[in-house]
Parts: sequence; C-alpha cells; structure tokens
Amino acid sequence: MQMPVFSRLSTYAVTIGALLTSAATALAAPGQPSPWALGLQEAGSPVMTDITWFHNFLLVIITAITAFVLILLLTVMIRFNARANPTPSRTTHNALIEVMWTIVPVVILLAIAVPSFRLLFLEVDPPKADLTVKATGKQWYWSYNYPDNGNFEFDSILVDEKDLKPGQPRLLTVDNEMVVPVNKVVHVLVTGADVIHSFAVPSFGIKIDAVPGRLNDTWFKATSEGRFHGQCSELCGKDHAFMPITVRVVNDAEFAAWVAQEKKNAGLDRAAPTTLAAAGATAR
Ligand SMILES: [Cu+2]
Repeated sequence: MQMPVFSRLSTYAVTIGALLTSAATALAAPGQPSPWALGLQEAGSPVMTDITWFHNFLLVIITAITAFVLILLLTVMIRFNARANPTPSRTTHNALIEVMWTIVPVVILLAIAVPSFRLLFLEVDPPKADLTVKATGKQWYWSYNYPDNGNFEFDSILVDEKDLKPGQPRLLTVDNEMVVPVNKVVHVLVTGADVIHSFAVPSFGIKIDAVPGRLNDTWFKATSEGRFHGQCSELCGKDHAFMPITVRVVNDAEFAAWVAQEKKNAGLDRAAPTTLAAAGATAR
C-alpha cells in the first residue's frame, strides 16, 4: 500500500519540478529581467561572473555574522537575565576574548577586501580593446558611434509597445541595436548630450554615468551571442524610463556585414572605404 502512494507522490514531485524548471528556463532569457526572479541577472561577461561570485561570497559572510550575533543575543537574554542569573559575574577584562574580537573582524575584512579590490580593478582598468563604441545619452534615447569602424553614428530609440514583435521585451526593445562581436573586448566611451544619463547593462555588470562635457569609459566582453538589455539608470527627465539599451552580440562575420551595411547607410562606403579600413587595420 505504501509504495504506490510514495511513487505517486514522487511522480507529482518530479512533474512539479519539471514544470518549475521549464518555467524558469522559459522566463530566464539571458540579458533581460524575468518576472518573479530573485538575485542578479545571468552573467554575460567576465566582470558580471565575478560580481555574481562576490555577491554570493558576501551573502555567506553576512549570513554567518548575523547568525552569530543572533546566537549571542539569545544566549544573553536566556542564560544571563536577572532571573536566571541573579548574581552576575564582576569580570571586566578577558585578554583572549579581546584579542579575538579584534583579530577576527580584521581577518573577515581582509577576506572581503582582497576580492573586492581585484573586482574593482577588473572593472575600471579595461584590457586592450578590440572595438570602441561611443554611447551618448540624449533626452530620451541613446546614440551609438563606432569611431574605429568608419565613425558612423545612429540613434537607438524605444520601440512602442503596440509595435513589438513576439518575444521582444516591453520597454527594453529598441529600433537600432548597438551591435558588437562576441568574445571581443568592447571599450565603451560614455557621455551625455544634455543632462546626466547612465549607461547600464546588468548582465554585463556595467553602469556608468553619461555626463555632458565629460567622457567616461567602461568595458565588457560578451561571452555569448544574443540580445542583452539595459536601461538609462540616472533620472534624466520625463522619459527616463523609456530610453533602453539593447546590445546585440553577433559573430565576427555578422558583425563585419553589419558594419558594411551601416557604412553604406551613412554614405561612408563612397568616401575611400579601403583607405579607412586600411588605416583602421594598421592602427589596430
Ligand atoms: Cu537618461
């Protein structure tokens, strides 16, 4: 009698598990937020992989500290209250405990500081760039410029909800995406044309202010092809919520074809394209 009940229960469990897993997979498209998700977006660059690791590492430390303090508090409340412990000890110093409560926090802080600084340097010190893209925040859209690919520039504007195609995320889809090749170091120069905006793509672990009159920079290396979405992250006016960022990561051949097409659109192919390409190749 027991076995069928058990096997039926385990079948239910497996089915529910499978449903949840498939739902989670369906929702968790990389490069964008998913409904009811907790935690960080799936990492799409080495920096984000490290950020995720550091976040989980800190979570373990803070949980351990909180649990330890909670146990101490409960011990004091239960074992050393006036009723349980009517004649309190008169001890004022204990060398061992004093040394420990100095050394242990120092060790914990060092354990946090080392990976923290390593991550900070990884973020702010870009490796040698394979490609440079300049992103300019404007009220209320982004413009992208490709200085080492013929210097063409285009605007990237939100696609209205009613014009979305199936599968395109609401408020995160743009008409002209920023296109980059996969597994290449992309150096992003960021500035603002009018007010302060902020260029942020969570799955790449980047967020940097776009300040008028100032050129900030950041970098990412996309480790897989696909679309990665972000948003302006500095309150910049009435349409702040409607100037998303979409980065489309493609393979080298697709990127070359896209660049050729963009140059053509900008009329750059007629202006001595070979010279420009050759100059770009030598500069690299
Ligand atoms: Cu903005």
